[in-house]
Amino acid sequence: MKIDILTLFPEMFETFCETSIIGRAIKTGKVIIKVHNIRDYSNDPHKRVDDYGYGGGSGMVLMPEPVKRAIDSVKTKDSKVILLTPQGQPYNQKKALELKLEKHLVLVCGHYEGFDERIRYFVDEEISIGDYVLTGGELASMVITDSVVRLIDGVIKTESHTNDSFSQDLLDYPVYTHPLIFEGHSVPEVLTSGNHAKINAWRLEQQIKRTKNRRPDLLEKR
Ligand code: 6GU
Repeated sequence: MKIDILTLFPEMFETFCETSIIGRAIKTGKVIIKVHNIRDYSNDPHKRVDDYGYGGGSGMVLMPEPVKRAIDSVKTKDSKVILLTPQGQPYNQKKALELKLEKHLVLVCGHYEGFDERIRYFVDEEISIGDYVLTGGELASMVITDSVVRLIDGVIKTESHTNDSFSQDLLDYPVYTHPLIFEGHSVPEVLTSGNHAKINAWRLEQQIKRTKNRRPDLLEKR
């Protein structure tokens, strides 16, 4: 898979692309991630990318030309172009699993004070990562990239995501490591029993109990 990210703040992606699982996925060729500065697509002599909004009041607005040119420079017939905006469709694990099937994602990061409405004509869909407002789409594009890349074959062990929270509309079961007793709290006995049928039954029971307590809305969906 290839992911092109269009942003005014490419430096925000440096550590993200070098670290941990995403860093390794890039190094091992499981994904190609390229970050492009929308400013490089400005035809203005001062490389301006925003201007005052018509009608006043809305602050600086990202202009459509540099964004359209940036999209055109990376887009192919296989591309899915996604605009990150709090006005988009809510993001979830189901959407991550859908995006994982794409060959090429183009993630367009919105701008804190708004973008020209006509940018919307040049994207395939709009996504929001939740009901709160961020200063720009950069963190949202990292959230989407991270959640999609970890699903690509060979990036992490498959059993780590077949059991993911949400993948069956259930939260994860609790996990434990050494020591056996920590500050008076013991590892549940079943986990040290060696009986895998019993362990699996206990885990499912924990998932249901936990989901009931913390996210009853997920159980209703099920
Ligand atoms: Cl995608 N962008 C911004 N600016 N804020 C958000 C968001 C996106 N999703 C939730 N809040």
